[in-house]
Amino acid sequence: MNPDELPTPAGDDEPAAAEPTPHSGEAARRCGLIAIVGRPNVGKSTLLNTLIGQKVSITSRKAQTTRHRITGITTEGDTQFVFVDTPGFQTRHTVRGTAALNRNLNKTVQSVLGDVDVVLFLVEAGRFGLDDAKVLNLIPPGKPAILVANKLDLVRRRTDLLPWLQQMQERHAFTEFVPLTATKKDDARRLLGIIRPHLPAQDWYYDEDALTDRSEKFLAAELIREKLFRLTGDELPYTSTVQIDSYKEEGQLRRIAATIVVEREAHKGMVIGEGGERLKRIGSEARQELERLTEGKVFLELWVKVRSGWADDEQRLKSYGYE
Ligand SMILES: Nc1nc2c(ncn2[C@@H]2O[C@H](COP(=O)(O)OP(=O)(O)OP(=O)(O)O)[C@@H](O)[C@H]2O)c(=O)[nH]1
Ligand SMILES: [Mg+2]
Repeated sequence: MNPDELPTPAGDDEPAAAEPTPHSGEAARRCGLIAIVGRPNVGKSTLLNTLIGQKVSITSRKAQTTRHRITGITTEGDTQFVFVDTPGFQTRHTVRGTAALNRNLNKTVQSVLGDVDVVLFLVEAGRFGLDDAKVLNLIPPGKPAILVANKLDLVRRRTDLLPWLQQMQERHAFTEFVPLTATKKDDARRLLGIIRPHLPAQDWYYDEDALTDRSEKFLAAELIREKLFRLTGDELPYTSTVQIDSYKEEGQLRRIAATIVVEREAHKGMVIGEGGERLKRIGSEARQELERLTEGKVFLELWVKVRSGWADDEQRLKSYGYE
């Protein structure tokens, strides 16, 4: 089997394990909004994907992969969980020419926190730095907050976490503490059980089988950006974006034309690669994943353009879909 075709950790298509609602009286239903917040790269999007059992939010080793608020929905028994993934809160403004983008990402985090019923505050198990503290300070007083200590698989001895946990409890009155590994389904399932009692009794916001409020076109742009981030590694600054130029559905076939927008001429070379190899690979990996997502055939045409200054230009940000 081609390694490219291996399912992503959260993406395997197991039949849904949700039991049928035994009593479908709507009064018994629960539904609520849950924010996933934390510093860049702690695993927020990875956790969201495992929680809902499908990739709706892209992930990569690069900090600041997520740039939008992304809703992921899962309905289990009588409860509908509506998760909101957020961009990692940016505290360093040292990268020149990205002030507007950073302001925009941070505004997204802050506005989400006001609206939700519960907050999942993610940190890496055993660590707490200034970046984490800045996010913690944004959580409104009195809002139920669950401390999720992620990347437990990287911790050698769990007992080492005890003094750290004590310190964390002194920092904030967390309602619960959940150490886990974001890629593990069982861990995600356990977390759902812990969140459930915190959600209000009310009717569901979405259909039972809803997974996200984002369109297929949006997911397509995101998946291309994910492959771009993953395949270029650290040499390409995170200020590159993807724009969908056209998106046509013809039965089971999608014809997509997209442009990767970079800041400088030199970045263009990094994206295209020697003899166009890298761009080809970005396109082919994105296409394969889109085909899985849409369960159909995809023709993907990819272009690269230089547009300097976009990440510091409020007007441009809007035109690229940043709210
Ligand atoms: N070992 C390990 N790696 C993890 C775990 N969760 C996430 N990762 C990795 O951490 C990196 C960042 O994950 P993301 O889910 O993109 O992190 P994020 O918090 O959404 O990042 P931003 O969107 O940039 O703020 C990726 O390389 C993930 O594979 C975990 O539980 N264990
Ligand atoms: Mg993310």
